[in-house]
Parts: sequence; structure tokens; C-alpha cells
Amino acid sequence: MESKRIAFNKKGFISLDALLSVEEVETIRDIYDQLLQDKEKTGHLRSDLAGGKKEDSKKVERITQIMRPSTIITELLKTGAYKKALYWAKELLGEDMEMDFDMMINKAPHTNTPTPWHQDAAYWIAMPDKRSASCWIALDNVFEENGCMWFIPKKEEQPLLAHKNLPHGGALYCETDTAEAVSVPLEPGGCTFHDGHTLHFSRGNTTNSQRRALILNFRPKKMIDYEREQGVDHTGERKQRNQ
Ligand SMILES: O=C(O)CCC(=O)C(=O)O
Repeated sequence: MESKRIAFNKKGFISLDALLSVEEVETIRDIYDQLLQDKEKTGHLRSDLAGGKKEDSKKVERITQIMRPSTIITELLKTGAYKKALYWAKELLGEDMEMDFDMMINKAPHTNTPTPWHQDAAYWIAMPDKRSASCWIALDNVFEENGCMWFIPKKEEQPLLAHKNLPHGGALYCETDTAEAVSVPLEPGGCTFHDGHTLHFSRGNTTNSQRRALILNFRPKKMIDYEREQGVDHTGERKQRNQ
């Protein structure tokens, strides 16, 4: 526990081999697949991080992002993921951590579209308390060829870099030196935690199967209240800081 906290603060990320049991993964996968298929119910929370136009319904979604999935299927909140990830977030960053938002990111088979290098803080408003942790939970076996996470270990406090936007609401991206980047393959139920300033990326999915990830974001309760006061609840148009 202590060694994970030290590593998280030093490098800006850690991994856990088995946050969830096989049964817990299966329960989440069922709900996840229902949400992926239901374009009607998820339409207002859904986008393609590859930058596809929303109105172009014939186009295959390459990197499907669905924000706040647990507001649509609330049973998700009862799965082990939310309790266990919160427990770890508190261990890593303090007892005042709470979940700010959840999201799904799915890479469809043979879509070979990387999620570009970025820092999550570029998506958020500036906050006085910068502590945050995103728990990225693998629901499939993930490896380089289907889009496991890559991180650049931080050496000192990592400033927020200038980010640009892929067209049509696609992902934010920045320029960075990737010589020291490391990939983190995981079995289903394994996870990574990364800080909001940690640079990360994933390659495109070139395999026959989907690459499903559930992501839970944590920050101090006071900062969640601060966001909500400014109308930020991670459901609507981004109010990002991209430079
Ligand atoms: O799942 C991915 O490909 C990227 C995930 C990501 O950028 C994040 O969780 O912040």
C-alpha cells in the first residue's frame, strides 16, 4: 500500500494486477455492452474521440467515449469497481477523495486509432487543489496491439502543456518527448491509476476484439463542489483548458 502511494507520487501512475474479480468484470461487461449498443439512451453523453462527426451515423465509431455511464444504468455504481477504486484513491491521495465522474472508452476492432498523448487536466477547469487520480480499469486483456495505456513517468512536477483539439469534438493532444514512455499491459480486472498531469496515450486497436475500459476519476470533495458551482459535471460541452 505504502509503496504504491510512494510510486504514484513519484512517477505519476501505478498499476494493480487485480482490482476486480472475474465475476465483477463479467457483471460490468454486461452493463458496458448494453450501453455501447444503446445509441439512443447514450447519445447526449457519447462521442468519438477519433474526431468523427456525430451526425455521420454510418461511420464506425473508432474510440467511443460515453461520459457518466452510471447516470444511465445506475446498477453500475453497485459493482465492486466503484467501491474498490475509491478505497485506492483515498489511500493514494487522502480521505477527502470522492468520485467526480465515470466514463467508458471503447476501441472497436480493427480501427487502429491511437488516443493521442495528453494530460487529463487539459480537459478540466483550473482548480486550486490539483490532486486527482483516474482509475483506468481493463475489462479485456489489454496489450500494446489493442490499446493498453502508456505513461511517461514524471521526474518533477509536470506542468500543464499546451493542447490542441482533434476536429469535431475529438481528443485533445499535445507534443511531448516519448523516449521514456512505458506500456502497461493488464489482464481483465487489472487497473492503472494516473494523476491529472501525467502524460498518457494508447495505440490503436488492430485486433479482432474490442478493447473495453471503464475509467473512474477522483478528486477532493471540495474541488468537485467547486466544479459543480461552475456548471461542470462532465456530461455536456467541454469547458476545457487546452492551452
Ligand atoms: O482508453 C484510452 O485509450 C485513453 C484513456 C485516457 O486517456 C484516460 O483514461 O484518461
